[in-house]
Amino acid sequence: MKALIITDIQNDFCPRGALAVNEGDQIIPVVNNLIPHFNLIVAVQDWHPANHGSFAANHPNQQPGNIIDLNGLQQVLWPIHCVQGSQGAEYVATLNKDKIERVFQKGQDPSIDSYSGFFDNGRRNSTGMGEYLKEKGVTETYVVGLATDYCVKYTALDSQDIGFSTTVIEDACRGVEQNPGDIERALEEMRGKGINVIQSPELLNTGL
Ligand code: VGL
Ligand code: ZN
Repeated sequence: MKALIITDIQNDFCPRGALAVNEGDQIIPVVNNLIPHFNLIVAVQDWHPANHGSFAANHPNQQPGNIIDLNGLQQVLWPIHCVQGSQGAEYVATLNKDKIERVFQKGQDPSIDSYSGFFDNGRRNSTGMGEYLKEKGVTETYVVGLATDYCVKYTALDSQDIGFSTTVIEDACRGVEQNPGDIERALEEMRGKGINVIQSPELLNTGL
């Protein structure tokens, strides 16, 4: 049983958003096109309180892009983004949401960031997505969305780690690329863990 995991296709990660991912909006038709090929679709939503520790603005003398120690974990500081209830946190209007069975929110705890849709960055708490997918009989996951080098990467690594045969659909993802090469390094790291990286036309041609 296959599931599609759609990560963080939210206004703030798209052009003109607070943490805009280059070409982030270009994946939307690609994702919409994949949706009819899956029986189970879940989505992940970055969902921060305004006082979140990953926001540079919540630390004196810090700028987005700086790296700090946040309660014992290395933390990249970000612009204020995906604040609970804000327009920026909403899913992009053109994403087809009709078949999304469940949304798993992450990043609510101000003391720790959460890139993966399964666990926070310290693996202290689960969102319940892994348990849900296992309950539904899922054995294979396909990960799409934003951002390749953060949410997609950590979601795919956790998915593979907890026993799902995991595929990332590369053209249905875009990355932050804070440093040149981040996206390619993320893909390499995922491949190194046994995750498949494929393109959607290839997947649709071979049949799902
Ligand atoms: C993400 C940066 C900040 C992500 C979330 O989920 O990709 N990236 N917050
Ligand atoms: Zn975030």
